[in-house]
Amino acid sequence: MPSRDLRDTFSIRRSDFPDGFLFAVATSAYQIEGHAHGGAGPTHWDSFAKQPGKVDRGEDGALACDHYHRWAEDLDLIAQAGLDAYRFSTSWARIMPDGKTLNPEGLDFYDRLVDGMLERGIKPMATLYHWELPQALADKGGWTSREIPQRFAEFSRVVGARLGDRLYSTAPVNEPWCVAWLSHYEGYHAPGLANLGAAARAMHHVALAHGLSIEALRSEDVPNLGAACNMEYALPATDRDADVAAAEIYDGIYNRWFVGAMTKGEYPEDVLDGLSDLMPDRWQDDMKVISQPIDWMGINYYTCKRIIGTGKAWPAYGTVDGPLPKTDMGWEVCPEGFDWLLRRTAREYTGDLPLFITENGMANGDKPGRDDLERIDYLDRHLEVARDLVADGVPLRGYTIWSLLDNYEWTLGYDKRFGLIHVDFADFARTPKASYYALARALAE
Ligand code: IFM
Repeated sequence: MPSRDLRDTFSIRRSDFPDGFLFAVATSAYQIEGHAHGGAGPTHWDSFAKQPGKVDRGEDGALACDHYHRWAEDLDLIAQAGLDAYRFSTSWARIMPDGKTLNPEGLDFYDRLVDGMLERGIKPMATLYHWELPQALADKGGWTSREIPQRFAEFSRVVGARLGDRLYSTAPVNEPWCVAWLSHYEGYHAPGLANLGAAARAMHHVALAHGLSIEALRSEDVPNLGAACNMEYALPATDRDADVAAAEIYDGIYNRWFVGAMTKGEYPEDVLDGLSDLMPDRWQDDMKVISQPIDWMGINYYTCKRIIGTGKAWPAYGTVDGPLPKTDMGWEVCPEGFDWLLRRTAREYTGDLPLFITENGMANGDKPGRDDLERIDYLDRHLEVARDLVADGVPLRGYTIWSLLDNYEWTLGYDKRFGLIHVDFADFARTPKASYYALARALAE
């Protein structure tokens, strides 16, 4: 597994970055809070987890890391690591259990959380939607329905009105590609559809939700609005024409669709070739609201993929194993892709707009008593790239680690450990790992 000697320290330190560069850590609501508490409503992940074979061991987010009760301890750990900011998410189903009726207890929870961050000198970076769609809205067709972006704008307005005066930054939707494509075409996430028509509608409605939410947040004077798009470096598995073409399509769907819509008001032509007949009526009329100005662009990056052409119906791509060392997710460790995607995004889409890495990290087979040196190495190698990008003038302003805590990894349940902090899911005890201490030292130096 190791690609170079593993060590218990970072080579990178805070002083390698300009003053003001933000070091942050991320989590999301459903993955850590414990949705059984505080009057949260049922979500489409709860029902997905109940379907046989969809989620490992049928696990769901009912208890998760019990952050709902342990948030103060978790914020203390963030502050003690010397991190500048915490990227958290608000659960739509906690704040509006049926997608539209306010649960005051839910909004109060985030109010306390944001105040708790400010008391500890931590900048609150909010994401409004990290995948726990209220079941009542899933029953109306979820992201395949145009009603959902409109409801999401209303939810955004309510959250913005209550928390917006204290948030450092806000992004509407985490990883639009996952919400739309992974969940409606690849069938891997809730609602688990494998239907190109549903995927086309979701690809547009999620983009529209971003735009309508930005509009609603601006109307509430919420400052510093952005997005968190995930990207994967798409490499043709061979130089065969079919593989090269398939890698282009994969790149278009994954990396160019949402960022192109948000920054230029355009979907990529090569992807539209496959989707245009399936798109919602008059989708073109929405491109203006989708592309209204934002203040920063966030990129979540984990890995590269080796793409082959399958010769089957559009999009006709498949993936094959690659040669690089892999994380516990089976994902290749590929900092080169991080470098390439950030430079391409800045060059072709975002220009001078500030960029943030809104997620980067690895799952590792961590056990108490065994140092997670692989994680230190992974983060260090990506931070080296970040340092070089900044030195080369790419307007990268911050870097966020996924994740603070071991947590619920969706279809893979609680088995995949991404945290700087180990969580014992029997008693919720938190134990910082070697990577947590190494990071604290690097940030203090
Ligand atoms: O756990 C997820 C997170 O919810 C979104 N980004 C990727 C992470 C690791 O798979």
